[in-house]
Amino acid sequence: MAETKKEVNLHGMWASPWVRRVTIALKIKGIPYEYFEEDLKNKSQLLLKYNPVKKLVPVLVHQGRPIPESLIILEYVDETWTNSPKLFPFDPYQRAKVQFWANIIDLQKLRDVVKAPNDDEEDKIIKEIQENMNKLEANVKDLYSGGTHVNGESMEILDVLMITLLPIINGVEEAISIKFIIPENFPLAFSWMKSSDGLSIVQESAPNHENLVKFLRKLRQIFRRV
Ligand SMILES: N[C@@H](CCC(=O)N[C@@H](CS)C(=O)NCC(=O)O)C(=O)O
Repeated sequence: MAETKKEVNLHGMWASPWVRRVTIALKIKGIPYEYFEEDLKNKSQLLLKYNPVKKLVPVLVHQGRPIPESLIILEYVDETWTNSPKLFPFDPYQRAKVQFWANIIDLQKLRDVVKAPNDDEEDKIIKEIQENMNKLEANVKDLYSGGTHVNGESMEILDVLMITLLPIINGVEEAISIKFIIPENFPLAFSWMKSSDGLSIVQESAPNHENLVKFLRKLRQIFRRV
């Protein structure tokens, strides 16, 4: 994989919701970038050079300088490209609140369900996900900026995070054949996750569901040795 002279490069992987957070944010901000698809079983020398500590995607490279970790990238992008729609609130208190919830909207446990070595572990992680969703559900009214989604430009950071949750929830549920996020149990959070479905920014960046399920099933087989 060759380094390019593009101002902004993104190292990603098609199925990754963490990467999708970044691609949606770059589109909202109107930032042109070059995309590098990584084979995570055989990571490129560039990825290892840019993210030697965690060796994960996404990594954004701006003018040759690497920035790892999706939430850090989102903040960096918002602070660097200021003449475009703002993703994080200006007000420090609102910003702190958003950052707190950004960490609660956690993708890690969704991946952990797929990798759970046995049913007991799987059940435990599913319960934790549901508890997290309950907390989110109880706070949606306070957090959702509400109904401003005329176009992608009006999306804010928590919208981006919520949007990227749904395809991965659907993919994981199908891959493990358990429906654990029942829309009726989380009606507000669920409609928030679906609120921007019609936007081209959202549609174009969505992973193909069948491919995602296949990918997650394979991952599960590796960890279950079935
Ligand atoms: N906390 C990281 C998580 C990123 C992450 O887990 N990336 C996965 C892609 S789905 C990865 O690179 N996995 C490769 C590996 O585990 O070796 C973020 O927010 O960017």
